[in-house]
Amino acid sequence: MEKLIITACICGAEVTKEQNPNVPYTVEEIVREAKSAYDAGAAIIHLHVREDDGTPTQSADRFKECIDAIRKELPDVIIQPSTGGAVGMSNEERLAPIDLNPEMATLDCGTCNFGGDEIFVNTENMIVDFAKKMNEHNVKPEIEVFDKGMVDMAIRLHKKGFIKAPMHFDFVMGVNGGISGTPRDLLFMAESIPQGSTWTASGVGRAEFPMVTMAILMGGHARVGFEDNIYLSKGVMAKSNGELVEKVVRLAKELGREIATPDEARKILGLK
Ligand code: KMH
Ligand code: ZN
Repeated sequence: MEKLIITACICGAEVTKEQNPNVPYTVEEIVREAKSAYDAGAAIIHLHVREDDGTPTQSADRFKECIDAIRKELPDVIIQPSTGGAVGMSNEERLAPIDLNPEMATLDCGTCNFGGDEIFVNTENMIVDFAKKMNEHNVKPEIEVFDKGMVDMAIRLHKKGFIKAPMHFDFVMGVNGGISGTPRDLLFMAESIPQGSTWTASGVGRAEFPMVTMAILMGGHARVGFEDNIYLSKGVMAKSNGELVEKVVRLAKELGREIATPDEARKILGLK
């Protein structure tokens, strides 16, 4: 089996220090969390950024500041900015980090409920516009899918030429409004993507480690981090993103899967 690519979603846009004081807001905190995840074995940092007070932002300047600071410490890590941002942001805001020409970025492939009255909007035309801009900047999309219909949308847009193969999917399982984080549903998602695609599993909250374990066994890749889950185990708050990554590494070792370095991840994902 291919080596396991671990992505650390270190910050997110919704989780707060009130929920876990180790959630990073400042540039220094973001670097600290990126480093803890990398040192533990993460090859990719899925990056959201915040103002110092925790407000989510998609400002290109703030992204640049954080990316430059991470790069200084971790020259080879893959940095994957979010174009999902936070619920309610404009398309222009969300696309701002693409102007920095990152190696990868997320491409959210459908609209879904996001808990309470929140709706995470990604219409077909928006997805096409986002994909076009990523193509212009040579950015490999990580196709974020929160439900099976979003896989079908990505395949449709691939057939129309907007998303290039080989496609890389991130199955985000267990969002309140998306597909649930169960083994049956993960199997369904993994069996629904075209041959030659790669995929990562992310589970929200208590679904995190069950989904990651399934991915390790099935030949997928793994995403963990404060964006998805703040607990190391039931009732035990994670002290860092690194602790969550260390747990994935332990599971992978027990199950016989080696961990990919950033350069090995680049080869697996077809990055330049
Ligand atoms: N914060 C969510 C509304 C992504 O990064 O592309 C969207 C999100 C997905 O986190
Ligand atoms: Zn995200």
